[in-house]
Amino acid sequence: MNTFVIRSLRAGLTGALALVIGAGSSFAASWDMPTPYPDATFHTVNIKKFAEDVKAATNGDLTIKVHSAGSLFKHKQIKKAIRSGQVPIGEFFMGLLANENPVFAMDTLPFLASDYNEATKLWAATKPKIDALLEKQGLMVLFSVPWPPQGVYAKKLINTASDLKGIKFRAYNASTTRLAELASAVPTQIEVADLAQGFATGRIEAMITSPSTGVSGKAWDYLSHFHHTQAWIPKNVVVINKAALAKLSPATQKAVLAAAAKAEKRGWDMSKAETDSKIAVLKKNGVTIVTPSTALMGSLKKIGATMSAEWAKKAGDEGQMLLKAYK
Ligand code: PCA
Repeated sequence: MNTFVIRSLRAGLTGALALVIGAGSSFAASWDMPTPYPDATFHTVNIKKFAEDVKAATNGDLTIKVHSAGSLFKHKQIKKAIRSGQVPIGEFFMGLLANENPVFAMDTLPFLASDYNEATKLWAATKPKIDALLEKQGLMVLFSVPWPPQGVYAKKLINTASDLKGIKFRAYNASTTRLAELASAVPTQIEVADLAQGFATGRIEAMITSPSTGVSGKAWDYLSHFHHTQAWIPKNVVVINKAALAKLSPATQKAVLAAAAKAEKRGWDMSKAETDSKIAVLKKNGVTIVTPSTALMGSLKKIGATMSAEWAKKAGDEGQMLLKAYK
């Protein structure tokens, strides 16, 4: 058999090894896939299953190696790395692209879409625009999976948003930074992988995130209360470089797209199941689970209304069309 092995190192990227084995007409490729969140996070579990599915469906012609927790590229670098072709595929938090276009901020606006039904509708309403924007950059969303609804973690009972005044508040994007400012808290942006250190060193004292991230960050070591405010349902996206996809055989491309569709469905189901199961873990570890007071919800909704108005101003007519498509 006429078998040969070509190893090519991608420029400037240590450890990203594209291994191509050609045997007659069959080719095997190995892709590196950076992701921002820890291994135990359900998003990462889902992505690893996606990689297994691709490998099985292509009989090993395409292997995807997942580099979790920002180990290959820092979260903020992942999208750029995919776009420049340093890696063919990766995952990131969609709201990080808010500075590119307001559509990317919609799923982090408080109380715009705060249950899974609304989140599904918002994804359907915004996807054409998101696809078009990424297409222009040679990118494509393979699948998107939401985080469970976001709740407030603190070292005390929070009765109203003004109880957060002066508190060092962990933010993960522009919207959470703005929310903290409007609550007169002091925002600091910190990645999930650095949460424990942030709390241990006193850089942060409270946060708004999912039960999933509270558990992966062992919230009980630093925080006493989780307020189940269900404020919004933000999403991660798995994005592929279209040129890299096009280099695969038609059968392999088909397998990738089929595994992606399966991963999106599985991911949404996992997300839905996480809310209760991870709240139970928080509770078991001594975190008080709080049904938010009317005052807390009222004050957060007021902040949400301000943020929505600011968003609408920035998003203009196109924003109104997106809202209309959603509603
Ligand atoms: N976890 C991620 C994003 C939203 C969430 O639930 C984080 O806290 O950064």
